[in-house]
Order: sequence, then C-alpha cells, then structure tokens
Amino acid sequence: MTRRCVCPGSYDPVTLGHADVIERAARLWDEVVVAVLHNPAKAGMFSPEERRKLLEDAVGHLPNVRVEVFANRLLVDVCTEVGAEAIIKGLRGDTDFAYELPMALMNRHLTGIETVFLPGDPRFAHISSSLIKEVARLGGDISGLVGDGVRDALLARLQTES
Ligand code: COD
Repeated sequence: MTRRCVCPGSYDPVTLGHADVIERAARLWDEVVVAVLHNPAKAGMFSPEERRKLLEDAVGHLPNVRVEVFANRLLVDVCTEVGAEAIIKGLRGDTDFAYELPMALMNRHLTGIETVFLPGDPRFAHISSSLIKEVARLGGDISGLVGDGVRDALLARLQTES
C-alpha cells in the first residue's frame, strides 16, 4: 500500500524553508502531496496557480512529490480525497507550535488524521513568506532565502505594484 502524506500551506511564495520540509517528508513517505490552500488570515500576493508553478520549480525534481491547488477546501477533506494518512508541518519554534497545535487537534477531531511535526532546519528558522515579501518590498536582498525563480517572480510582481 502506498503511504501518502500532505504538506499543506499558503506558499505565498514557497521559500527554502518550505522546500526543506517537503524534501524531508519525501524521504519519509512514499508520496507527498503539496497542497496549496487558502489561509483566511493572509492576503495573497500570488494567485494559487502562480504559487503552484513556483512550487513546481522548487520541488518538481523530487519524483514522489506532486503539487496541487485546493480552493476553499478543508484540509481534512483534501487529505481524505488524496488518501493521505498524515499532515506534515514544519516548526520553526514555539510560536509555530502554539499556532499549529490547535489546528492539529481540530484536524484530528474532524477525521482522526494525525499531524506530524518536523523541526525546521535552523538555517531556515528566520524565513517566512511574509518576511520575504516585506524585505523585498523595502529593497532588501532575498537571495539565499528563496530560489532564483521565486526571487525573480517576486521582484517582477513588486515592479508592477509600484
Ligand atoms: N522552516 C520550517 N517550516 C516552515 C518554514 C521554515 N522556514 N516556513 C514555513 N514553514 C511551515 C509552516 O510552519 C507551516 O507548517 C508550513 O510551512 C506552511 O507555511 P505557510 O505560511 O505557507 O502556510 P500557512 O501556515 O498559512 O498554512 C495554513 C493552512 C493553509 C495550512 C491552513 O490555513 C489550512 O489548513 N487551511 C485550509 C482550511 C482549513 O482546513 N481550515 C481549518 C484548519 S484546522
């Protein structure tokens, strides 16, 4: 039986921290579905389809990883649809844990699915999509925090905003 997990997120846009978690999940599970979902607390810079393409660039070389967009769906319903046995989340520290724990408990309450937390690599602990966008918007260098494709797409998007 194929053992499958879901790596969910907003991925607006994907960072090297996200890619590291996805790559490590791909070593632990037979198949990984990277699910681009909507977080109602966050306004998006990239459309879901743009995020999917940027994710494909970042993790498309991993043969057992696929990227899909699920608009306006509960994460647990996505997991049931794709046949995933676990949700994988990366933790950068205790703030992430405090944010993720109620979601993990809610998701388990809804369908019984378990969430598995992977400790974020300390090299990427300071990286979030929100900070990347803020730094780039204010002219900072985001090289080494995101892939080259994401950096170029972000700078191009900021050009059109100004
Ligand atoms: N290092 C390690 N992990 C990282 C890093 C990093 N540098 N950066 C981010 N991560 C982890 C995050 O901790 C998170 O686990 C994951 O990567 C995705 O991060 P984001 O910021 O792209 O995504 P979020 O946190 O906005 O995603 C929230 C969801 C979209 C998953 C959530 O809102 C959701 O499940 N929405 C669907 C609707 C639903 O089911 N709601 C009920 C939830 S109980």
